[in-house]
Amino acid sequence: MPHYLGLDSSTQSLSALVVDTDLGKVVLEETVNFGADLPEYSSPNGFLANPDPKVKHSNPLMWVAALDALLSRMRARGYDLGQVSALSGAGQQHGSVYLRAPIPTPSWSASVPLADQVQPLLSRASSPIWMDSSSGEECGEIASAVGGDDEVVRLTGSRAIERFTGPQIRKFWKTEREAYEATHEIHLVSSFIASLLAGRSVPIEYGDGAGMNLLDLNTLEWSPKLLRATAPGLEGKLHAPVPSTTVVGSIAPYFVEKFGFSPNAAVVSFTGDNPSSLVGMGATRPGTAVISLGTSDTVFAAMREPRTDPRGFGHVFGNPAGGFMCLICFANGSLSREAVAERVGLDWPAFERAILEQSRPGNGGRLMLPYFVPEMTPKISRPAVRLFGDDDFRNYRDAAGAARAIVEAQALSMQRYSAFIGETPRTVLATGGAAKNRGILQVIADVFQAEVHTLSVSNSSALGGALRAANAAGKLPWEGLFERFVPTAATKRVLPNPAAAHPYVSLRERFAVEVERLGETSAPIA
Ligand code: XUL
Repeated sequence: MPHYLGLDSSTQSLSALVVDTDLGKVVLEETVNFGADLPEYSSPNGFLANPDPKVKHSNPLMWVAALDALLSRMRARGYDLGQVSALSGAGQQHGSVYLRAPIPTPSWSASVPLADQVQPLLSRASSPIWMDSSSGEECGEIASAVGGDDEVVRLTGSRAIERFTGPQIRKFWKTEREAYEATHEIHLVSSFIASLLAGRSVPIEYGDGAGMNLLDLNTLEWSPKLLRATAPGLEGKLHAPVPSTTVVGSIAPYFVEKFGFSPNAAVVSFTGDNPSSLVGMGATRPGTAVISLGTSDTVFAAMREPRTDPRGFGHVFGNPAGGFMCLICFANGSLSREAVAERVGLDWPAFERAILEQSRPGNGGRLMLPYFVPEMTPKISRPAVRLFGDDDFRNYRDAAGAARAIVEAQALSMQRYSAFIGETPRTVLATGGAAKNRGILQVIADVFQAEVHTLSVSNSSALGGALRAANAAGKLPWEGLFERFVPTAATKRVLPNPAAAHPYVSLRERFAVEVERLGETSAPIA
């Protein structure tokens, strides 16, 4: 009967998922969409309008209001929150919240909306989120203050990146000095939501903390060098980071009184949405890579040891089940696949057939460089689409060749830029909208020479939160949790074609040559 609650505070919504670990079942899922359900925050897509397209901020009070709304909905559906033994969750990574005082418990009244009570605590009205790319100057300043990009990578696992929290904090210090001075503590979205639930300010944990350009991966402490390079007095505004399995307290009286939680319900550290998904997909051990096919594509995987990417494109975060994980983002995901499909007039079923039935692995040596929008991995600052092959192919008259070429280029790119972790995945878990397309899955299987599985988990990040709560507070071992909650659907396995390995040897080399020619290695930093 023990119930564990997982939350996921993402860009556009706050979701909840409850598991019953005895029954081995997800017993409830609920969500609040910021745009549709909280229109008063004027954030149809989860962030505020801004005349500068590089600036993407959200109102943190919207996240607080969403918590009240979500828990009310769960109650309204007849769910007894008193059954929850422990809870944990995740937040969109890198986003930050600035408080002028620590979070207090006793003063919160259950009869006043939580957002109204949190409002006076904010020293900054809005929170920069991961979509913000306005801190390029600060990235350069931080990197040069510590001795260059390589040193930032060595210490933190990533180059100084615009969306990462450190450069955002530096920008805040530079542009709003007084508000920075008035800030008592800085949170990530994850530690902020956990602090609300625990009714006290709780520390950032390693998994999400590694996405700040501040955590020294070698010591798992804030790096004094990077703190100094980021903003004066920053060390006093961050609690010492903690392991992901830390029970940070019991649920605050506000939630007990208002929503009927048990006062003994434990709150486990929240982490970033990607580390949480690693858990929710049962991919916490090396050898399995997750490929998420969305607007942008993402590859992430557990690592045996904390290797950093010598090219500086990949990121290293903490693995909530212990050790580290890598994450590599590709801006050219579904938009590029769509651009090609549209250009050659294929709908998705026809696109799938074009790959599976009308073209062959390696595409007869035809190759596409797929940068329809500026790319971050590798760093390509202007759109650059190049087609190498016969005349028909270069002029998009070969529809099947073009469909295969975009997907092969993306898969080769994923393989090339995740190779730094030194792990050849035996299994790839595919997720996201395009994971429905068997043609795309077959190309991934053939390029990686790995089995590709799709999972039925739709909210892997919230599920990861529930499983982390069960593991850390309920002391339930990972293996049993994965067996019950993350089964792989055998019917949906895509096996690699061994004969496909050979044609990719030369295509891989050609891809490397052409992408380097485009300027991969000489690219300026973020
Ligand atoms: C990862 C990243 C995004 C956000 C999305 O570095 O920026 O995946 O975590 O919520």
